[in-house]
Amino acid sequence: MYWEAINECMPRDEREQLQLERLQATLFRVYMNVPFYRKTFDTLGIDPDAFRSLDDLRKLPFTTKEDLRASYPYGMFAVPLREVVRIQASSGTTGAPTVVGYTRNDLKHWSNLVARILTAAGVTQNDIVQIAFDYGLFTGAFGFHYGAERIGASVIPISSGNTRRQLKIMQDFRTSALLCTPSYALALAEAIQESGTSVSSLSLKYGLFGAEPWSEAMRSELQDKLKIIATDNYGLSEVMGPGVAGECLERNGLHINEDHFFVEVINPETLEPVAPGETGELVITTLTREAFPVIRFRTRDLTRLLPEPCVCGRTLTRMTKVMGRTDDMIKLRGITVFPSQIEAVLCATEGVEPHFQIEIDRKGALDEMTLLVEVSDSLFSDEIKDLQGFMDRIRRDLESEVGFPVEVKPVEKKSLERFDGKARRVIDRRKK
Ligand code: DLL
Repeated sequence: MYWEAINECMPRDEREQLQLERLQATLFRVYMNVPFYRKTFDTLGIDPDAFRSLDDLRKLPFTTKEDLRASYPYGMFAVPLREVVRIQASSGTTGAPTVVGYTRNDLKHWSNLVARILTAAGVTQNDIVQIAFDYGLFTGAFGFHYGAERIGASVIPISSGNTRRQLKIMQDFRTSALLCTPSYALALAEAIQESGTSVSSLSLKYGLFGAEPWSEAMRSELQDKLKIIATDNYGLSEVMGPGVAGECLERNGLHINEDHFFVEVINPETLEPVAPGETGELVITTLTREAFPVIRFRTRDLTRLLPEPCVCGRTLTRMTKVMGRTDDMIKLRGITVFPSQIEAVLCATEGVEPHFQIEIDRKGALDEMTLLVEVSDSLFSDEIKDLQGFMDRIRRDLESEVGFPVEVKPVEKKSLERFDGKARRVIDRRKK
């Protein structure tokens, strides 16, 4: 099922023409209205009217998160504030947040694109959608909220947290689609189990998760535990929020809404485009945003494009699941590791739940990683020898996954933090 077959299944050459026209309009808009971009064009002697092909975009420099921060709060807006009808902001874990504005048209596009993604993931007007993303400046909840209303689903705007209430509502209101971060979905699954509720007594059918990296192993775990079809959703506030890309029911890559976002994948070191299909950093140019257009925005997210057509019939290019951000990579002894790799090993190990924390320390000249992992009560009370053997097995599996030895420390069930939004799993003590 499609939300807008005409745009989702458009022949690629037609879409490229549409992209070029929209790009030309966007470049003109930013030149006229955003001093940052006008200065860039003028310094490089580039005429915003002289873009004849999508490749010409490469003449322009990238826009970074630092550029956006430097213009806090409204410096990058391309319309006067009286035309802005909504303001959201990025979480701003490091430094000033990025403030993002939307015109009435931007909001119309946003709900339409989210409606596409919900439809691709199986959600219809017959569904009861529990939005357990945080309502607020974060784009997750409001983005999905209006998209779900647009398709006519029944929206429960419960927001994140208060897990017991989430479960009661899920049960009483017969929620069929759950929307939240994968880490919160895991916490909810754990709470369902602890409450003694049988998952089959719930009405859940779909889980639409996103806003943070999660592995395929975590998908299987969530699908099994919650008896749902789980799909991945990608987006970022700087570009719009959720609705940038999402999986169809094939669950084999996220379709990018290319008629609204032009994507490139670059090598983050050389800043050159990678060879087709290679992994690199995703760079996004918005094609229809009025209030907050961005040109060649460096997302820091690592992915790769899947150019082959998808059997679902959409011609929108897919990207693979985002493994992580270049700035979340753990670099240890010259090796790069993502928390999602550790998560995958733990999901594949019986007897542990993927609740974990990574601690990194510098001991002398060497960096060391310690993994705190929750083990079941029965293992803790078992013969210490059994626990030791079990830990050794995890240690071996981890070492073969990441390529260096990891100290593994068992901790009691429920002793690590649960997250109702994006998980924070790494404590790096080397930097201090
Ligand atoms: O997380 C928007 C969103 C909300 C997307 C709900 C999907 C669902 P920000 O808070 O600005 O916006 O964070 C954006 O989160 O650059 C990625 O690093 C990460 N991210 C988002 N979705 C995924 C995903 C929202 N599906 C940043 N997989 C992005 C991996 C993701 N990482």
